[in-house]
Amino acid sequence: MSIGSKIKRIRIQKHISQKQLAETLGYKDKSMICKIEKNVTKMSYEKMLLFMKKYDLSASELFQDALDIIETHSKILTIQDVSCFGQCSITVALPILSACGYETAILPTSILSTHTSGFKDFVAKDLDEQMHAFAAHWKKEGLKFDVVYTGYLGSVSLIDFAISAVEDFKKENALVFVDPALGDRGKLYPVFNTEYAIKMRELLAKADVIKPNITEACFITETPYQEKYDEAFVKLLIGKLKQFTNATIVLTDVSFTPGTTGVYIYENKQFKYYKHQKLGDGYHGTGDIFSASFVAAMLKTHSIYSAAKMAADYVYRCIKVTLGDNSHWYGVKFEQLLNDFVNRINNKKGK
Ligand code: PXL
Repeated sequence: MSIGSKIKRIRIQKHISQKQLAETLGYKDKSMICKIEKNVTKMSYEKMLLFMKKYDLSASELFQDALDIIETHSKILTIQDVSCFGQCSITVALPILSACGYETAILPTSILSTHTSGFKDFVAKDLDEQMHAFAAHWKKEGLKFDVVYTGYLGSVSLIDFAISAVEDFKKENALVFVDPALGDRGKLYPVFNTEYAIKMRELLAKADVIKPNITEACFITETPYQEKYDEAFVKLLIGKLKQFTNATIVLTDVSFTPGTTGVYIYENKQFKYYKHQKLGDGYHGTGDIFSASFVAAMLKTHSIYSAAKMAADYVYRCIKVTLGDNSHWYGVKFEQLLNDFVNRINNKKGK
């Protein structure tokens, strides 16, 4: 992960002295970098990791019990479509990231009257040409971002655009997050074909973290989709994805038993699974809500597992408040729980 060298101001618990801090961080004397003023010091993430290792703390324990990040200003660029109605892509990413305190810029690759899953006769305008002109302007302005996060793009040519935008607009240590957003429940979204899924491999190669669901992992790796599968199948998919990317893999919608689902993570050669109750039969836009809330939580907790857990729990609660309202079939009522999600990530409280 490459957000490592960013310096953050952090609050130190009173019982940690400057001397202890300097020793933990490997300084021979009380270095200036360990100067504590009003319980606040400055430290890079790399040093925080050292600190966690020394005291054998997980990131969430560290942030909850010992340190509290007090400056989290990050600039995020998200590249995905604008579905004008339907609670997905930019219309969920922007409010979630802004509410969590992140300055968020957008490159809207296409604009649609609604999303494409369930609405008939939707109207779509591809903004490929405009995006190249916007990017040319941004390059002149020298704009750069701490995070570049891509979602639903719309065409093979727009994947090429996203690849060049990642290169052009990421800061040196930026986090690149790719949600391939091309299908669900065993099917590609209406406008996509296998060429799009295969092209997506090139964008995955640029990422630090990728978030396919099982359907997307199957199409990208040209593996026949299975309704029922076991852990060996999930590991096979991860193995195949690894041929195209060195990114950490956050695989969503991984369900081994009928009443449960979860997130399967491959990070640093290790597998982790976060399982929770499965509600409903699949809701539109939940993958996009997961991605935006995962990115937001990731920047606060610096832990893939706790960010995945927080994002999955948020999606679960959004589905819970939407279940039973048949008129709301096109998305979930994420707005009602957004404030609660922000409080949870700020307090680093899991479920
Ligand atoms: O939620 C993914 C998504 C995003 N954007 C558009 C979509 C979909 C899923 O159907 O159609 C336009």
